[in-house]
Amino acid sequence: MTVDAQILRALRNSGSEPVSGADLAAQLGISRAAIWAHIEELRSLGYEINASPHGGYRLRSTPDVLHADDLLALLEPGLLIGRDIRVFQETTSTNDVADKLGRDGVKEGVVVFAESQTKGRGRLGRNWVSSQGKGLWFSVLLRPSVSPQAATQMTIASATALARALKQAAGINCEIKWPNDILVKDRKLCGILTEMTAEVDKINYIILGIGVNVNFTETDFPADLRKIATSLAIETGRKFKRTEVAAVILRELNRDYLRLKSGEFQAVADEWEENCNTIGRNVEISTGHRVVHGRAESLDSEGALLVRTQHGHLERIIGGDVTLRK
Ligand code: BT5
Repeated sequence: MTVDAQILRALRNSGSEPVSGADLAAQLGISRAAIWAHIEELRSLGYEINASPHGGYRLRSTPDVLHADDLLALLEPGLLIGRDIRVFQETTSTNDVADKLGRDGVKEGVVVFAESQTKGRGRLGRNWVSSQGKGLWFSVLLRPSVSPQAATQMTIASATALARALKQAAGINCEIKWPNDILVKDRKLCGILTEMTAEVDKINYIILGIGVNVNFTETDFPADLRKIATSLAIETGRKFKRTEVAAVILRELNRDYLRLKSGEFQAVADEWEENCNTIGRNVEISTGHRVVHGRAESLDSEGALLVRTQHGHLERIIGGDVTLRK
């Protein structure tokens, strides 16, 4: 862990109690002058840190910037997802950056965030609005040993983790719409874009791209999204520190990924079903080349949606846009 991350962790852990420069220096094995230099650097990023000659350092407030060291400071050591965190001011799409890391052979668990994306994307080449500082736009590189057919499990696990995390971080009850939408009162709060590189029977890597609208006000959204999108701020009437929300999300993603890895997809799927608005509903699903009408019955063991059609057949759907019918 970097020196900045260790300083921030010590300051956060001590709350309103000051931490002495001498203690920090001893803990980190560097000089008090070096600690001071790091404190100055953190201040320049917007961290308000009080210093008194005898009392030590105290963290008064944190800025709403994404700072990899602060995220690491907030996460327990030893997590797989979030073991390596990289923050960019601007990218095309964080999925592109994660894809490059995947091709370069980087180990799973690395997370790439951007303050803004110039080419944020949804499924089928759709646009994803990723305004500067308004949300969490990030991608996680994973190398699960499952078949390419089971990749939808990753989207299911991410949605489950996101719903749980947003309940914890903001007290919001979300609904999951199969396969990749997190909604509040029918408006989209988060989207998930799962992309993978695979051979016939083996996944090389998966990239989970996640967008969470955090501090958008209604007018921050482009006009065409105002009626269909929402944010944590709109739903709760307050602003959030994105780093703190991100830490909760990464912790919960890590938990569900480990559940998948140890063969507990059914437990994840059960929790998913409790939060989902699709199962048991009449749906129309556009899969790109056809439209299926029927009743969504359940998920299968690979995360696909089983739909009972009007003609009584059970159809297995692995991707598409769902419209809920009355
Ligand atoms: C998604 O696609 O919902 C997947 C979104 C994934 C975004 C993340 S951000 C980090 C990573 N890097 C990327 O480039 N992408 C991922 P889809 O189901 O196809 O929904 C796209 C549709 O959602 C658009 O056509 C708009 O109608 C709507 N939309 C666009 N931006 C939105 C936003 N910020 N909030 C809510 N809805 C949005």
